[in-house]
Amino acid sequence: PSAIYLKDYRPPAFLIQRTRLAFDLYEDHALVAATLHIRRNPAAEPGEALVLHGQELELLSIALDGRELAGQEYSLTDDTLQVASVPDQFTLTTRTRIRPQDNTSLEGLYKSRTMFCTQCEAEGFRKITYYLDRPDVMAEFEVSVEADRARYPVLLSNGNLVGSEVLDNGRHRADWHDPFPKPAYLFALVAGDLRSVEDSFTTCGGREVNLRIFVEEKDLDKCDHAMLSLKKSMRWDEEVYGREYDLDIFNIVAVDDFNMGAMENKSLNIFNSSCVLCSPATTTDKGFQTVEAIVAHEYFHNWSGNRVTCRDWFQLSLKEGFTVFRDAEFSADMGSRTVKRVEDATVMRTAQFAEDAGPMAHPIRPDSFIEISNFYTLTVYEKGAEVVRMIHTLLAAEAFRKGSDLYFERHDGQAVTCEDFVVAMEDASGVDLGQFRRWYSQAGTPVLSVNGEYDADAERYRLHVRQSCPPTPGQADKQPLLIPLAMGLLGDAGNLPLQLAGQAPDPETGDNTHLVLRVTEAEQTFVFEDVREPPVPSLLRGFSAPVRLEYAYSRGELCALMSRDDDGFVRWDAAQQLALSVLEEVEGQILGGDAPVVDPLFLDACTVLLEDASLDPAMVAEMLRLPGEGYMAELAARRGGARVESIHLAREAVLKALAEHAENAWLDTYRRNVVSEPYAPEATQVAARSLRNLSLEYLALARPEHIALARAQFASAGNMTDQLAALRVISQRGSDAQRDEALDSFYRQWQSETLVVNQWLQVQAAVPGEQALARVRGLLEHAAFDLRNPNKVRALVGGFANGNPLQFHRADGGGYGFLGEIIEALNIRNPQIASRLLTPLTRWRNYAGEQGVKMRAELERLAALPDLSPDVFEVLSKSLE
Ligand code: BAL
Ligand code: ZN
Repeated sequence: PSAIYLKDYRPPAFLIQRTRLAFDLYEDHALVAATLHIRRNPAAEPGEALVLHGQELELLSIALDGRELAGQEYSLTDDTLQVASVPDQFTLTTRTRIRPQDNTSLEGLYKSRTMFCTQCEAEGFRKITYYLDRPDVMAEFEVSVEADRARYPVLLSNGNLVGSEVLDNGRHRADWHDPFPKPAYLFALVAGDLRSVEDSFTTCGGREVNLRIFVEEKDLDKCDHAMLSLKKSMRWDEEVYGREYDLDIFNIVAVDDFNMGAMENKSLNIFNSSCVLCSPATTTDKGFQTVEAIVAHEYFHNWSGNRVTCRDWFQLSLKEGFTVFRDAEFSADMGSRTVKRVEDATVMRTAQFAEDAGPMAHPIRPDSFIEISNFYTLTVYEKGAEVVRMIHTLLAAEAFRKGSDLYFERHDGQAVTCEDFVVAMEDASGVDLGQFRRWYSQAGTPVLSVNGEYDADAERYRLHVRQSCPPTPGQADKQPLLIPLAMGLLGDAGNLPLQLAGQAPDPETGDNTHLVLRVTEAEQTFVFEDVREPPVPSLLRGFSAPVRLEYAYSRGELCALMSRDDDGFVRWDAAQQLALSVLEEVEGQILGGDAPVVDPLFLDACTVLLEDASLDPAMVAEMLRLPGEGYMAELAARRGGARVESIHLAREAVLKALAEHAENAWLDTYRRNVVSEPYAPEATQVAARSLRNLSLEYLALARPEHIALARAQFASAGNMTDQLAALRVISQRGSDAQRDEALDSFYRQWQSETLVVNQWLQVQAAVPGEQALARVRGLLEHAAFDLRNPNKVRALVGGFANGNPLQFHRADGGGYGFLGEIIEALNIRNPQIASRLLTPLTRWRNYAGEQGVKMRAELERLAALPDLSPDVFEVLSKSLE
């Protein structure tokens, strides 16, 4: 496999105006008749041959303007169909046979349990028929689907249902027409025995939209939350972005076997069932929030993605970064803004920064790739969203909205680039984003090293800021970025007024204790006047930029920020930094052979937080959740190499110390935060359950007797949040007998609920102890596991590799070998999932000693296998460079 480059982009030689598809679905194959109205693209080089994409297709016939082509008039490769000589405008008709039943890659048209469904983004459409499968070729689609009427009573595609017919051979047909031209990646088809819940939404312009969620009959009671989320999203997009829905129907279908979370096909969103089905008994609070966010995300794509789409896949962040930003703001408006920000910053710092520091590092707009599926990454999505957020910060809300209005108006119906988005923002606001553009082309996590200098006599405070960015593959030297640094200064009695030297106070903002500094140079100093006391700087408020912040805070300063700063994010971050400094100290003691001693300042500060009933319990829970072992390993790697065992021991020691030190406060918190109202996934209840269940985790560590609380909660819980939290505590901290009993009982209770059983698999994958790997191997044979189902693979195999660090990194290398075996088994069957599973092994350079060596050896073993899929090949080769 070879790489393709952004710099090689050329407009398509041909355009497709109309696409007519007729599907005949059978139990062992499907027939696809395609009629494509094609014309030469006047914007392209003249004289090019017609080359259509196609993979795993059996061509039955091909005709040009109604004339059957002879064998020498076209040629086929594994990936293409070339027609040597074509006029400037013509109709091409092909008939192909495909085998959805044998399609295990879950790209193109495939069978999930009893239904047919599709996933075409990014390049799955070429597994359905010969086509110009690239996002800058947009056509109006007419689709007819024919299938057995009893097995597949529901036949769906994009747009409006324009006809249907019962045929005399037990089959039936439905005809669909989508009036909006779209790229092939937004095509969808579903055929199945499905039921639906139905609702309606009246748009701001008075359009009555029929909303339906299609599921298997057993799941009909799990659609309400998704439907409510959809209606909230539709209203929010009207109110916040002025975006109205544009068709009379909007359908969602739940599918069990799905590589992604969901897909925004025009008017026919297809969802991984784990991202749409919800009920209090089977879904956690987190699950409810995820469903709301993903329903919103896919809906928002109707404008940011479908009406305005990407020119090429290098521009993926154009639609994904913007849409993630939109869904994050929606979630913030629906729940707690600060908690949402903390959650997103945690994902960035723990997982996206790791991607930036690893062998697959790439800018949010990559320059090249071998397999685009490998670039549906945290960088393109989450960092992409942070880049859009920085534009929002730099322009402020009003100008940003003008920019988005201009972008949608200017580019409606077009396939465009990230540059077009930035230009619209500049044109609407007058703000120069010249230097800012480097965020699109430069990979890696920038570091802001800050120190402060207070001159008491002059009442002046200087903030020295240095920015740098470590090299990433293919990018040794980095240019300074424009970084919005939101900040304040904390004094003894609260946040101080800010007066930047040489700058008049801003009369627009009533708040003079908060500023967004524009950091543009490699080194820069900001001078504040009239600072009456030595301040503690409160930096990167609201996580105003996706950067690593370095400031040598004392523990006392961190305690001050943690307890008194105005900014919720900074308070949380100070708690995390304090915890990290304590964790690192304790790890040092352990490595030096000393007994761990946890700084009482930390323990007292945490206890004060816990005892302060005036605080938002959700934030207290976030602040008292210690940084994870994976994040600690990433940070240790930057200091020369992570040691999995000492990291684990240090974290356990600090957790235990905090558990014991504040035992009464934990017990009190556990008792105080009981929710007595009927379950609802709303902020107050979610916050109470979050803190209560964190208390349970600490209590189980403080004293084994407290496992009784977890067992009682497990037995009596009326919702999945509480039951699963109790199960986790028992399986992590209980005796073997207690754990086995709880896991057995949980399985008996929920064996008919696939999504709950997946949680059960994941909990077991994380059970500590030498037996972990054997247990996970045993579960591969369990009736509840199926290697063909991505959710199950993620739960069990991903759950082990990412959620059980000590056993994944076991000294004999067995964890790596196990992961390698699964990757090998999935390499051809489902390359996307195989490639994703490689991620933990790609971090081999982070691990000191034998572990790193053994991880690399496993990668080398895999790299030597014959028939690597492009997806797996790309990750392996980049990891071993
Ligand atoms: N476009 C792929 C799934 C998503 O990001 O919505
Ligand atoms: Zn998306």
